[in-house]
Amino acid sequence: MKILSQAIILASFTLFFSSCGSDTTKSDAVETVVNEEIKNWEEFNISALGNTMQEMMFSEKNINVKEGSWIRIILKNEGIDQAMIHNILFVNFGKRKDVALKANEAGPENDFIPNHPELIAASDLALPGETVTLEFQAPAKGNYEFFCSYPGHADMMKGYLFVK
Ligand SMILES: [Cu+2]
Repeated sequence: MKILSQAIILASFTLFFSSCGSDTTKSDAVETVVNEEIKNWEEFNISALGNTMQEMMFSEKNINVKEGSWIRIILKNEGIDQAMIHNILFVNFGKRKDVALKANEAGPENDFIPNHPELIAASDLALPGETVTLEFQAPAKGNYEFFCSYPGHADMMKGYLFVK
């Protein structure tokens, strides 16, 4: 039903603007709005749990989405210990350790986000009690990994993204 109504909106915009073709700026602006509306968002609330290096983890181990969808990750850092600083990075399958190593080298001045070809998306750092949001388009069908790139966290805070 939702998809149908969006299709109708899109069709009526197309009809309207094909009848007044000269005003391209206005047309482009509306097109952007329409595209925004037809994005298929899949939203996930994930908590970063724990207050020690031994117990820290993400509340979700597996994320499943459909190809072509847009992913919104709302990461809440539930930690209260000041050493519990977290983020969430999505990378190609099997590349978690590679990217984590480069993240250490990238350092705090880059929020532990490396410039790496296997990196798909990365959130800001969340201090204890903070929430950060990461939005990105789902990559092609396949399996991916996610993890926290704060130094020492990547082996404990990790999971999988499945795009179907
Ligand atoms: Cu972490």
